[in-house]
Amino acid sequence: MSSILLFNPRSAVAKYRVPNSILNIAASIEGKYPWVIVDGNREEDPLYSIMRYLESGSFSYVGITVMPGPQLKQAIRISKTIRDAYPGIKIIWGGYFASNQYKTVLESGYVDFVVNGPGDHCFPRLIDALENNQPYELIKNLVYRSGDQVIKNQKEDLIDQDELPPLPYDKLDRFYSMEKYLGKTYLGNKTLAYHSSIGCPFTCSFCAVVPIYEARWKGKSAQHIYNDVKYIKDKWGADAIEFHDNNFFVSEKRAVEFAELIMPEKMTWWGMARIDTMSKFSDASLELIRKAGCKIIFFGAESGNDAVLKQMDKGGTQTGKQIAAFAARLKKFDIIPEYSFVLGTPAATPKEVEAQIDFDINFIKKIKAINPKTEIVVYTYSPVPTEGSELFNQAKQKGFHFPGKLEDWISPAWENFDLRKNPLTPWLTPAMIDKIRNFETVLNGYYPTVTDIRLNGFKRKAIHLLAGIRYKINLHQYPYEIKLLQRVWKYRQPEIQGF
Ligand code: B12
Ligand code: SF4
Repeated sequence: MSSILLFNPRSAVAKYRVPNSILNIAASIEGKYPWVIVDGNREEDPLYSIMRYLESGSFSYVGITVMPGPQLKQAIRISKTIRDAYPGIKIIWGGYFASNQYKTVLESGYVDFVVNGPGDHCFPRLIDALENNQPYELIKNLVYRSGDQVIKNQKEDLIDQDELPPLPYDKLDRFYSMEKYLGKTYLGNKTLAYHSSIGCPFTCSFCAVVPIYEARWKGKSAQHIYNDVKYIKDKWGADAIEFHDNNFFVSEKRAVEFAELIMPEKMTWWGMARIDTMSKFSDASLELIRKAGCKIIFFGAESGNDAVLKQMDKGGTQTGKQIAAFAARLKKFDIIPEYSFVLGTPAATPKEVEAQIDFDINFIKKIKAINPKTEIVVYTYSPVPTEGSELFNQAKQKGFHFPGKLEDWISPAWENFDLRKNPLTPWLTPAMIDKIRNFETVLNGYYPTVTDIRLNGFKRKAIHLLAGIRYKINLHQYPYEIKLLQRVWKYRQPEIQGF
């Protein structure tokens, strides 16, 4: 029987996260096909390890998970090398980049199949078909080439998450020790990365989740999450959890049930949420969630400008007023709101684009004044291919387009796009990008993130004092002295290096 190699390209500077994407795929074939995992985050030279496996001659398939950015870079290089050395091995990509840019990926010539969205059924069905020489043309979520054409099969309904097979943590532990996957973070000494739901019920037009999940969401039950977490806690000593779901708090009932179950375990946890959804949570629920260990919650605030929020299609109910009021409300419960903002969306004229940026810079400062503990993450708008969304249409009308060839994605310019640092959107002038980045530098200087555990009290104070005058008098230009300190002290940005 053919073996399968699953590869998680390097994605993180800190190397500790459980590779959930690839582990879900391993679970889908566990007991059916022999598989091995190569985790780029845990290997000095993953290509060397991959080639050692492939040399054995028993592997017919390589599955790779691909996010934009550094993961993509390694995925391209390694896929090409495998294709050259072993042209008979089928290479299958999955994950957010592969799903959203499937056409470019398949046209590269060195990727045979793309799994668009969840692979839990699609991947084993594809392997079954290939192993038994059967047609794969009807397998849901599969994208493939037929001659010159790229064929995108129908989407599968979201799977009941409680029905999925358990993740093979014990087997992963034989490849890479589980204990090392539980890293030290702001939340705890042994932090588990856990993914408890897929998709999201909303349709924000800048978000990469939307084209894949189309406003659908399915979560594991609170009991199921608890059982998994408890297993890892008891076996490997996890004391904190990062929930990597796009939207952990969709259901108040599920969040409350989980809080009740996890409370006696005395673990600290973090998750992502929407402000309008959580604004509707009762005081009792918020109090319970905090008591049960939830210390910090990540919210897509995006903008304080109601017109921009509408343009982003935040679901229609989030407003600047609500964002500010909610930051104030969370103070009462001692939950730290981590607000992300997306600056630099298109507008009718350059003057308007600039005015929107200025508005949000002032708005962020207002939020900081209301609740200084609010953590701010600043992104620059990078389009995602949400066909039909107003925002993506505007972006295209203004001359934005994605690279035509897969290799172009790993040019330095597009790498910065991936990291949402320089979006290559024609309506943003270099001066506007500088304005956003300089403000971010001063803000991060004046309020260093609490999630950077390497920054001690002295460094925090020093950088805070240094940035203070600039922050107070709105002098954000040329903040070289702050940048220098951030570089020397290796200031860590949660949005790139982990939350
Ligand atoms: C954890 C995480 C990270 C971690 C790294 C994770 C790791 N494994 O080491 C860190 C923090 C480093 C990170 C960084 C970045 N990330 Co990230 N990350 C995530 C997050 C929150 C969870 C990923 C995950 O584990 N999912 C759990 C698994 C089970 O779900 P899944 O990946 O969708 O997998 C399923 C399917 O996609 C498919 N599948 C996936 N892989 C494969 C492979 C094969 C072979 C097959 C068949 C199927 C398959 O099957 C799986 C099971 O159904 C996602 C959002 C999310 N909730 O998924 C964002 C996300 C993937 N990241 C994103 C981005 C943009 C980044 C960055 C590039 C930029 C940034 N500023 O955030 C940086 C890159 C920096 C870097 N150094 O690489 C975006 C991608 C958007 C896009 N345009 O495609 C996402 C979607 C967040 C978002 N909503 O914007 N990220
Ligand atoms: S709420 Fe968050 S995850 Fe959901 S569509 Fe909007 S940005 Fe994406």
